[in-house]
Amino acid sequence: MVDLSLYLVTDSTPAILKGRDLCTVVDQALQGGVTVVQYRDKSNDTGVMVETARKLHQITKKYNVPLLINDRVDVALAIGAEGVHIGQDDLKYEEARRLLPENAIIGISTSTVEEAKKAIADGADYLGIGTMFATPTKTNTKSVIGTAGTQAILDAISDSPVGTVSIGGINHSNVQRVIYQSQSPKKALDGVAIVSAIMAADDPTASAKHFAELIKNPPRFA
Ligand code: TZP
Ligand code: MG
Repeated sequence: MVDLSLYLVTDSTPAILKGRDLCTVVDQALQGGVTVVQYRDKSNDTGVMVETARKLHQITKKYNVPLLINDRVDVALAIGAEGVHIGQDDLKYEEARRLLPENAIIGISTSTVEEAKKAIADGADYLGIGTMFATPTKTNTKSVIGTAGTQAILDAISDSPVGTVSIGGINHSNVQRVIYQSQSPKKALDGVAIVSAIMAADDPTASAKHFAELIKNPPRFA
């Protein structure tokens, strides 16, 4: 199974990249210990997406880290990415599964117990759970569920071995609290998904390294 512990979601907008090259920033983040990369590009320019995804794949392969494509099963297929991440309004799980190779990784965004249970019944490899905290990176989020909402989902799906990552507003100051307070007696998060705290950092390597250390060391507060 994929190591979901430090899950980087890319963002190509000027506010995040600040003139830097996307592939360079992702390479720097990988040097710091990112364990999985999701290429997320809401421009929806298929040509640009295929070209960029192909470049990103060359980089992630160097680190033996899976590359997942947000929303676009066609782009994942075109470049042979390891999988996709789909939301509630994207292609349905069974359609994505039918199109992709048998061993492809499919993650699904969930924000309620019902969505999480459905995604597991469908066969998702992992769940993106959120939005944890409100974030300027994605303002059209359906719901902010916090650690309490995340814990309720983990509790309801604790019988399943499905992977879980939290997303939304996670930074160095809150990551240990997110992991600690979200856990239920039988199931904890497998990782955290981060956009701006790594992608927009002046030093993405240092930021990722810092996250990796915080995740490794058990939180020391209740
Ligand atoms: N889905 C829910 S919140 C979010 C996505 C893609 C963005 C998270 O970005 P950040 O910068 O880590 O808060
Ligand atoms: Mg989507």
